Amino acid sequence: MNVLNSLASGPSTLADFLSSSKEQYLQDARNGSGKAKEWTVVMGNEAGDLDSIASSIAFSWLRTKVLHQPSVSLLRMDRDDLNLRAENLHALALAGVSRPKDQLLFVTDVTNYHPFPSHKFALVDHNRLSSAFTPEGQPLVVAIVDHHADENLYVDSAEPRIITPSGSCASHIVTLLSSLTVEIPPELATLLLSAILIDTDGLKPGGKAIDVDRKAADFLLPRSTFTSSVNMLETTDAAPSGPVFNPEFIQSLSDELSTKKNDVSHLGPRDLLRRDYKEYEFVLPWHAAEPQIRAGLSTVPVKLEDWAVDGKLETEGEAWMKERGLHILGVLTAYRGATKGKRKREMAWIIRTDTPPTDGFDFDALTERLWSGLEADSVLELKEHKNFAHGTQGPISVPELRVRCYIQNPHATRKVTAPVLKAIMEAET
Ligand SMILES: [Mn+2]
Repeated sequence: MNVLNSLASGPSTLADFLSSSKEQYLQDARNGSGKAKEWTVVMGNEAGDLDSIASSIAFSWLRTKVLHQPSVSLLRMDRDDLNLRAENLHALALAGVSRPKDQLLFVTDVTNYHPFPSHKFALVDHNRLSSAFTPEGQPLVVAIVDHHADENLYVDSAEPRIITPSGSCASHIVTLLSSLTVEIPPELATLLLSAILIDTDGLKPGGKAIDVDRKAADFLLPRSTFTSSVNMLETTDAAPSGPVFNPEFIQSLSDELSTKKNDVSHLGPRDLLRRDYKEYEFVLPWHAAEPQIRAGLSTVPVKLEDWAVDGKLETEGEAWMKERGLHILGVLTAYRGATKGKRKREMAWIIRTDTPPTDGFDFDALTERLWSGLEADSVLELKEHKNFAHGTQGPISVPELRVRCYIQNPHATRKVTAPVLKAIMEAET
């Protein structure tokens, strides 16, 4: 059967599209006839938030149905890790994807294949292909849609290559979809809208949403599975409403999703550290022989006091660092303060000195650079953490670890912190 025809003219619900593209992709990867090379693998970033999932699903749909290029969305997480984010399961269910573990393609479904069966990649919600994807021959990045700092890669091969700020990467995908005369499945509109609302705090004025996000939400709502309920709200409303954009409905959907997102009470420290996690490699030009180190940044929606005290930051942090082979771990907490529910953020940094990247590695120099670089940054606005300045066990807790915690600018997310860390590590002098 011809992959292209069957996908292009196939069943129309989002769930059917996802399961059939997954099944056909795996079939082509299994039979090893090189057919998997015809596919474009569409990936979000490894943190696996709803933005990455919705963007990769939507972009794979667009390429397949509109551009007639067979494409499959690949989730860069273990199948069971989907449980770490209740808001993802909820949004997928709203979008009719009720058995996501069966219907979606996970990175663990394809790790058995060496080399990686495909070489064409489309990157959404990030713009550097992970070194984990090593196909036979050169990988080809054929498209990028992202809202992180541009690493200036694949300028000759990626088309489109859209890397520009927005609250949500999904909004850029919606801009592409809205420029085409194509009807999108209502479930896809629902999924994309959910991602935008999560990323922008329900499009809150003065928040992360910019114009492209608001326009995208306006486009999606009337095309989503919510149209009937929204219309109902409008007809029962005494005031005649102009645009389809319905603030009350947007607010309630957004509250529903963020309640799910923030309920992490069932997760222990290890799961908190890995549920929203990104990893980086840096070559250090300022150190003799230019060694390479590995760093991780975990975003945790709970303040340190509620999960990391009594040395748990140090023991659980160290365990995760050993599992991932990290020299540096940054734990970025985001939560609401007790008074007035104001947004707050903390940072806990751990340097682990027991496995140097090279013989005679200078951890003192690394430590000094990290502390002074972070503390000098004008956007992060770090202040000493009164309770845990040197970690949750004081200055001499675990000898192989160096720990510092700060209070930071409540608006600076990992999108800000990651480039700051990169600049500190990759400074020439
Ligand atoms: Mn994103």
